[in-house]
Amino acid sequence: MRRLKLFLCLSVTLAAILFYGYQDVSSPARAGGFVPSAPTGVSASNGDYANKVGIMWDTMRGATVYRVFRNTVNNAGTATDIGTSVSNDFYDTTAVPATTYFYWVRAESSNGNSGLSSSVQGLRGVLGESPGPFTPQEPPPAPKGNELTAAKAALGKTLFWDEQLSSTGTVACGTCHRPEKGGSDPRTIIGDIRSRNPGHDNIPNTADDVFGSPGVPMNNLDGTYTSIPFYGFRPQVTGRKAPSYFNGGYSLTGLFWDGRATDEFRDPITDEVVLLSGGSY
Ligand SMILES: [Ca+2]
Repeated sequence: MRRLKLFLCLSVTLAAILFYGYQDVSSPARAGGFVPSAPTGVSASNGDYANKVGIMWDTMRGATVYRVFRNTVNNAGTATDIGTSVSNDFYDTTAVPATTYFYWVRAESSNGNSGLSSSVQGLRGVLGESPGPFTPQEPPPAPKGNELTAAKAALGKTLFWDEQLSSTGTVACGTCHRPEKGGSDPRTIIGDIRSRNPGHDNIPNTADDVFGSPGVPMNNLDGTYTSIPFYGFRPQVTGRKAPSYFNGGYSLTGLFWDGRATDEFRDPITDEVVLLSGGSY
């Protein structure tokens, strides 16, 4: 189950740097079908790349592919279709260096297409004039056998916030991994009883105590809770703080602080090997 949660969390992490929008070009909707909304949260890189412009947006429910349009002026009516992406990002490698462009994104599906997002400005930088000491990362690679699709990205984003994935139905991936706090857990506070784990001696308030992420109260298969020493009915605290999920998508193997998420991914129900490699990202 932990592997499944990690897998789902990281699906979101891959998809997770999120972004806005509005309309213009659209196709007629098929009667009765769900048509995705115009992409929101659209942003574009501003000179960060010397060889391209990166455009990113929110994952939109129902989208199977996204189409990106570009223009040198802020006029969607004369914008050019420059390509598609199944993930919520696109890299415009045909942009001319030191030139500012306007970009729009459209979500498409078999039921019809959304209108265009609102426009954003993007700039391709000039080689040797990158603003920072490090070149921005390319998107994380998708595991062989589990290629990224728009539907998977939308599912991953949804499951990241689904508390039904926990044994008590009260904790989601995002409960500990808070995007507004850099993907880590702001509830872990040194000295706070709500984040105190008694450590190896199992005695609270001694030198080996650890301050980690709260989990769930001791609970039973029938849904009832059990009072236990120190915690009572309060959430038990793990012996570690939830780390940031940023960069997690780039780890080839050995995720989790003890590296227990290995390269191989097994079906949590059948134990069948689903992915031979890349299973931890
Ligand atoms: Ca202790």
